[in-house]
Parts: sequence; structure tokens; C-alpha cells
Amino acid sequence: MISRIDLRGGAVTDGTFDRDLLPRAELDVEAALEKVRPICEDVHHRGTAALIDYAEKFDGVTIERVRVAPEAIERALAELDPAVRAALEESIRRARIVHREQRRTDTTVTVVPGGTVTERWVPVERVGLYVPGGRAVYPSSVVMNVVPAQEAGVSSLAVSSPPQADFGGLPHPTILAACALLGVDEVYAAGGAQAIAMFAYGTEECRPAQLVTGPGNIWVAAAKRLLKGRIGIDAEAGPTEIAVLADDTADPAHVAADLISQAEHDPLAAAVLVTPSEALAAAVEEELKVQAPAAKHAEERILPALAGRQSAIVLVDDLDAGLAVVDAYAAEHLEIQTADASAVAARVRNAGAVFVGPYAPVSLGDYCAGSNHVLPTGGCACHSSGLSVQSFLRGIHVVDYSRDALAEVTHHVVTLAEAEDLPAHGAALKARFGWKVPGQSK
Ligand code: HSO
Ligand code: ZN
Repeated sequence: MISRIDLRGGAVTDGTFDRDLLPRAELDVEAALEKVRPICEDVHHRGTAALIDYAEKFDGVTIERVRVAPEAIERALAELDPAVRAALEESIRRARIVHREQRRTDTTVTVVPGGTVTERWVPVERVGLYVPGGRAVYPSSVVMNVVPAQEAGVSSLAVSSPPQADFGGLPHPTILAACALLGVDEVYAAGGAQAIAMFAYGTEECRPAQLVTGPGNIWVAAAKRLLKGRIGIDAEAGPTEIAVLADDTADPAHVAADLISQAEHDPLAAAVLVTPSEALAAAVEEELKVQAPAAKHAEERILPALAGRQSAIVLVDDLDAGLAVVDAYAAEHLEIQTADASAVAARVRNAGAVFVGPYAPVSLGDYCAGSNHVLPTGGCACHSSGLSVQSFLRGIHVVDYSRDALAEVTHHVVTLAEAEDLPAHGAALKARFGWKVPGQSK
């Protein structure tokens, strides 16, 4: 079962504690690079024919085309369970409410009279979205990727998900139905590294995209690392993580249920409780002992995730030390279940998303909070954000100076250019003023 890490005794507060003590899974993406390189090159050179071969080899299905026919997408929607449809529609509605507000407006700053710099936000033209289809079939992730792209104004959006032997070589029907609900009609049956290569290089059926987003396994992460630059990527998503910072006001049954909820994703998923309360730690351990083995995915995912070195109950001296620990850990998801949770949450510096108080469990955010569930993992929350409308926009600087505004600053530009031994830079300005630097006598 879950292990304990004892960080009591002042080491956290005085900043001397060993951060390597914090639990974390290891994922060797580097080692997967050599395996995915030939696959990506093959897709580059043989296009659709290569994708059809990989469907046979990795997914065990014979397909004739990679692009999914529109009728198959429509059929999946028609056959979708009405309750799932209603829930997906609510998830989409809430995500749209939040993401619509994230759209930045262009800003123009007048630096000097006649000299302006505008930041103009322009959507990426074409985006490929990868949706896994192995252990994880997550229509909710289709929502979380497509909604911000659409709200950003991305005009061309394609989805790819592995062909499923059980569904005649099509992606999973719930994935197709989610695409239909979101108005995405360009869907491909390609999985793993080969799907990322399809978006990066393009094939006879699929125009290349400028950006690929979406979660995936280690092969997808390796392909993203390999093809980054050729195509933009969101992040190399690792196994999911939940950290809970709790004191003895928290309900141990709820804390345990929340830890289990994310352990359910993957044997490498991380579930971490940080608490100053010995009593809470013991009560959560008891709850885990009862709840975890009874859960549906106990054997293959939950129990190994909780027992793994990436999960732990971390004991700290007090909430201040707890905050230092969760900041150092920089969890993908962080729940604050303490007295005055809002005030504690406001002090968090590093987390993909923070869930405040007893009624904001991570599962709410996974589906229906309106927030995005594609969040930085593996400690990347200390420098990166989750997916948002911003992920699909580029800010173009537009520089507009009048003759007078340029004249006024020319001597400074010329001086800096000469200081860097780049006189041609200065000359570009001097040429505009008959080679005489305005404001300088010689
Ligand atoms: N917790 C996952 C997202 C997810 N949960 C999808 C359920 N379905 C990573 O944030
Ligand atoms: Zn989840």
C-alpha cells in the first residue's frame, strides 16, 4: 500500500530538505526515441501506405483508408447513449464558457508619439489533435483539446485516434461521437508515433498541421520530442498526478476517494497526500485499505499506482511546510482540503490546477468544471500552464514608427549597433536620413 515520507523536523521550512525525496515516476522518453524514429521516417516517405501497415502491425486491424468517412462519424453520434450525449454536451458548454473568456484582445502601446507596438493574437491555422485509444478512451479529452482550439479561432482541426479491432478499424465510437458533437468532421484512424508523424509531414489524405496537441503514451511523447520544430507541440504529457494538501478538517474518506480517482488512470499515476496531521494520515491509510481493493480497476492500475514509488503520504510540520512541499512537487492537480482553503490556495505557486475546498474534487475538473484537464505533469507546472485558448494563438508584434519617431531614437540605435560591432544595423537607419544621424553633430 501507500508509503510514508516523513519530512517533519524543520527541514522543509528552512529550505534544506532534499527535493529528490519527493515521489515521482520515471519515464524514459529518450530510450523510446530510437524506436519511433524509423516509424516517423516511414510515414514521411510512404504516407498512407505506411499508416495502413502500422494499423496492421500495432493495432491488429486491416484498414483501406485512414480518413474516417463522414457517415461513420454521424452513425457514432446517432448511436451514442443519450445520457453520455447529455453529459458531453454539458461538459462542452461549461468548457466553452470558460475558454471563450481566455481570448486575449490585441493591445497597442504608444511608446512615443508616432511610435507604436501592437501585439496581435493570431490563431494557428491548422491543428492536429491526438486522442489515445488503448487503455484510455477519453471523449472528455477530445472536448478539452477541441474547445480551446475552436475558441482561439483555429480554422482547420483534425483528430486522430487509433483504429480499433472491435470497431471495424475505426477509432472508438465515443471518440467519433464527441468529434461530431464538437463539429469536427476530419478524423483519422491512426495511433501512436505514426499519427504524430502524419500530422507533422502530412500524407495523401491528411494535410500537414502546424501544431499537434493531446495526450498519449510514451511512443506519442517520443514522437513529439523527435518532430518538435517540424511541428509545434503542446507538452509531453506524462502519467497523471494528484496531490492533496489537507489538515485534520478534511474528510479522510473523501481524500482517499480523490487519491484513488487519479490512481485509476495508470499504474504509474501518482497520488500524494501532504499533511501535518498524523491522525488524518492514519485515517486516509485506513480508507485506502478499504476503498482501493474494492474499486473496479484495483488490480491492474489503482493498487500498483498507490504502491509505486511515485505515490506517498508526506508528513510535514505545519501547513506552511506543506505549501513548500506542494510547490516543490508542482503537481498536475492539487487539492486544498484545509480550514480556510481559499486563503491557502491563494498561496500556491506551482500547480497545473488547484481545486479548492471539499466540493471541488479533481474528477469535477476532469469532466465538468469548465476548466481544462490537459495540464502539465512531471513537475513542469513550475514553468508551464495547462492547455488554454492561448496555446493555439501566437502573438505577433507589429512595430509602426513615423519618420519623426524614428529620427528621435536613431542615435541610440546607431550607438548600440556600433557597440555590438554591427555597423550595418546602424547604417539601415542612417540611410533614411541622408546618412546623417539626427540629433548628432557629426
Ligand atoms: N485526469 C486526467 C484527465 C481525465 N480524467 C480524462 C478522466 N478522463 C488528466 O488530467
Ligand atoms: Zn482523471
